[in-house]
Amino acid sequence: MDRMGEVLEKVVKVLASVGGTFVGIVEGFIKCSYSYFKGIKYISYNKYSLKAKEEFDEPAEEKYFFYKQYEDLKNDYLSAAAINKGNILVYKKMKQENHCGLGRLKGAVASIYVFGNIFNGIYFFIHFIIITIISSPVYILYFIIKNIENVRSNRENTGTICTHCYSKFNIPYYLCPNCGRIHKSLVPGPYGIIKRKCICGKEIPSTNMSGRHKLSAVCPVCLSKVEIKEMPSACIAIIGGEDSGKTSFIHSVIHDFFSCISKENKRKVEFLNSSEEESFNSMVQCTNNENSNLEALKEHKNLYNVFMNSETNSSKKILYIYDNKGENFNSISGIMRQKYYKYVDGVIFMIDPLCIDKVIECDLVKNEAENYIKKDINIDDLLDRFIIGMKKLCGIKADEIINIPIAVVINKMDLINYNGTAVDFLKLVREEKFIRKVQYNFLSSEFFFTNNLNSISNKTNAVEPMEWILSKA
Ligand SMILES: Nc1nc2c(ncn2[C@@H]2O[C@H](COP(=O)(O)OP(=O)(O)OP(=O)(O)O)[C@@H](O)[C@H]2O)c(=O)[nH]1
Ligand SMILES: [Mg+2]
Ligand SMILES: [Zn+2]
Ligand SMILES: [Zn+2]
Repeated sequence: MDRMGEVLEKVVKVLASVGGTFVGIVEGFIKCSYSYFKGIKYISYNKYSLKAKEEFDEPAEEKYFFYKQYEDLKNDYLSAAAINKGNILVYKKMKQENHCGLGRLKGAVASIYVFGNIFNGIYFFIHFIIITIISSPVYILYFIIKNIENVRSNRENTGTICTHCYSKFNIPYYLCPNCGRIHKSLVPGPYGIIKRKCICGKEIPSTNMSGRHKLSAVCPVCLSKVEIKEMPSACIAIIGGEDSGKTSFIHSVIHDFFSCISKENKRKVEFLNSSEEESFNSMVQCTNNENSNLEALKEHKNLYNVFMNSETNSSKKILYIYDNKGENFNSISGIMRQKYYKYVDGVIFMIDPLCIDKVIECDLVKNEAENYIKKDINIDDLLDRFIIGMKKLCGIKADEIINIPIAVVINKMDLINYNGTAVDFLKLVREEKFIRKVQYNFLSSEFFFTNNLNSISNKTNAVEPMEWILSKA
């Protein structure tokens, strides 16, 4: 009888265990079938994607379908897996506290493990397909707009130059016209492709095409206001010793651009605004007036800029001319302080012929020039210093060329008795080495004469070297 009882007990136990396992399997199946949807609860709270925060962190509302949807996908999957693990722990705890049998535990664990992974895999896949279908048009638009913007900016060589610290950059920091918040990277991206919404609620354009450049902007380096943004430009630096005529040259070029060239209708030029025009005109008047203090004017400005249309097409460019006091060329460190040499499109090297010993020795100087102060400047040494400084600044090896054109301008020819070309003149005064150095170290070179730059109204030939360099730059 006892044996019967024992057998019966065993059978009941086995049946209970099988039943428990079955119950566990069913329970596990049901639980893990919706853990992916429970996972959604844990991801929908944060409004920003980590990637956008890390890359941009802009004061703008982020669009869901750019980065955030895939971060949510990943987080949902991880949350669902964590919920399944939590359910297994619950069963283990129940077993410890004798609220469930071993069969139920084993059934539930196996079921959650197997079906949990299958369910999560399937839901993940469906979720992935849905968000990818929805976001594809966004990425296609992003790709098209970004490429159009890139091609345009490369073709037109657009850039932004800070007239305070002379830094050059593609896109400045733009300000929201409503709240003044700084958008450091106002480009197509997670905040919007063509426009974005600032956190103050104002919609602002995020491409050049949609009018970004009309917003106020500041320099990313010194935070000064920048007036002209993302425009094609030509940047020309004037090099030369003290009193070689750099500032006079710039005044003459700008003056001639406005008077003769624009009348011949080859190239249209414009001042940036009326106050720039007034200040230039008063400067020219002072230059023509013998009694005025030119020294004070020289301090006044180091960067000149005018709009110009090219001769061949009508697109507007901005011409930047960088002046610098001659004393800054006395040392390599003085040259390397002028960071804009890193991006200039060409340089003009001014020579005062009165500094060349042979000019004096060969009696080439006119009598009336005898009162002129002759600075003790060696043009060979100055050129060496400039080449070394420029190569160091731009990271160019000593035996490599500087990839921009150079126009060498021999100035003050109104004081010299000479009829011939500029190159022949340099050869006559034994400066062949100078010519060779110029030719070896720069992408292209040309030699010019200018004269009478001290009085703006005369024919000076100043436009010729400028036009040459603009055609090469
Ligand atoms: N005769 C004559 N004098 C000139 C000519 N060009 C410049 N000068 C005079 O040379 C002097 C120096 O001219 P600037 O234009 O101030 O020379 P700079 O190279 O700018 O001088 P720093 O800025 O001090 O390095 C001025 O007195 C000018 O009037 C020229 O073509 N002929
Ligand atoms: Mg000067
Ligand atoms: Zn705003
Ligand atoms: Zn700046």
